[in-house]
Amino acid sequence: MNTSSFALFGARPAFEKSLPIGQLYFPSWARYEAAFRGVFERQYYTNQGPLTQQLEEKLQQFLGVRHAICVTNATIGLMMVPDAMGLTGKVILPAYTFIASAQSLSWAGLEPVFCDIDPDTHQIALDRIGALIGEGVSAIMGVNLWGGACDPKALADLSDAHGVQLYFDSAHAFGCAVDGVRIGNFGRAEVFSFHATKILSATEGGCICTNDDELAARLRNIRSSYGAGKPVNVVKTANGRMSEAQAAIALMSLEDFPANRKNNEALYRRYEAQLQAIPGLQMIRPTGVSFSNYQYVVCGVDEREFGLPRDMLIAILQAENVIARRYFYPGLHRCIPYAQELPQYLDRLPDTDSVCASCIQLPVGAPVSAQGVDRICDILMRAHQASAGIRARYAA
Ligand code: T4K
Repeated sequence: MNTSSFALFGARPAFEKSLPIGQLYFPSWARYEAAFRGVFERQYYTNQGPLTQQLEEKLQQFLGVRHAICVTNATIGLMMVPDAMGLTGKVILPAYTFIASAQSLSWAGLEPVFCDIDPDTHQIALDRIGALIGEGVSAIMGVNLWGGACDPKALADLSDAHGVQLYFDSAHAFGCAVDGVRIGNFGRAEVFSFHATKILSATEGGCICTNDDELAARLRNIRSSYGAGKPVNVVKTANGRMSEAQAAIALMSLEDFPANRKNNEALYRRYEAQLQAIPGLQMIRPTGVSFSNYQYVVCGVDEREFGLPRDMLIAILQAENVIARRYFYPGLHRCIPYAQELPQYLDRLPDTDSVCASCIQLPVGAPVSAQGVDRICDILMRAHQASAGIRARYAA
């Protein structure tokens, strides 16, 4: 097959404007203006203002959780939780996640213990955790990836059996449910991200959820004295406050969640129907949930069957202005500082390494139309069909 139809080799890109990874759902300018008019009229811009309070109440109702504690972003939420839970020593987490999951432990003075993942679901490998629970481990941090879940009930059984605490990085899982129970209700605490690339967006933002009143009181005090409610003794305090501007956007985004989630699902199904016809591309379905936000479209690329290595496929797509990415790369055990400080994990996480080397994330969310999905799938099919020629031209 001819390779000259690809932008990488000089053809016009399939898309004029870049199609990024990321949800990027934003309200209309009119709604945005109305919400911001209120903020400016009140002249109250941050420090647990009325919109932040309203957002916390609405999140509690939506998630069915006792406490939703809004914060500036998920990273700071993850940094606050270990102190509030009184964690010490080491915390087990998967090596296949965003760097913030591990960095939050470093900020809290804790050592990460990296666990391998299940290559089919990309979630933490439950059967490898037991062997890692040893001297000094005080908790497991589950990470709910890709709009799926890492089996929070099995993790609860495991942590109970070993007498360690459990909490979750649920940055990817807003609105998802496990057996009808919304994520946000598992473990001692769960942290959501409201970054612009997430389905619930405050541009930057996040929230910590817990059903534990004491823990919530500590978290509210750590966040800052504003919105602390009952003052309790905490060793460290931070500034994790969400501004009124962030809360205004998040409130609109929460209102739009059902429609945005429905749009994601339609795009996901359209990808699914077409990708199954392309050899060597394996969609990672959001497993372990009864309800997904379909926030990500993630595929494994089998180089032998597809005909091209993952990174060559990314180069093809990016030249077409489809900003496909290799998430996450490399695994946390290969990132600074962990590769140097904890070299014992370098040869112990084969499934993480193989997923990092073969996984690709495709655009979904507001920037993508149904026709856009069709064109992306067409590029993928053509890339497979022309793989021998592409490899030869790429090498030349
Ligand atoms: N835990 C997990 C498992 C996470 O995935 C994350 C964050 C966290 C914890 C921490 O949550 P936060 O502290 O961020 O609330 C992005 C996001 O910044 C980050 O929120 C996200 N996960 C991570 C997986 O991805 P980058 O550096 O890869 O994003 P960036 O800027 O390259 O954006 C992705 C694409 O979207 C690009 O093609 C550009 C496009 N984009 C992005 C933004 C922000 C736009 O077109 N417009 C925009 O406004 O980290």
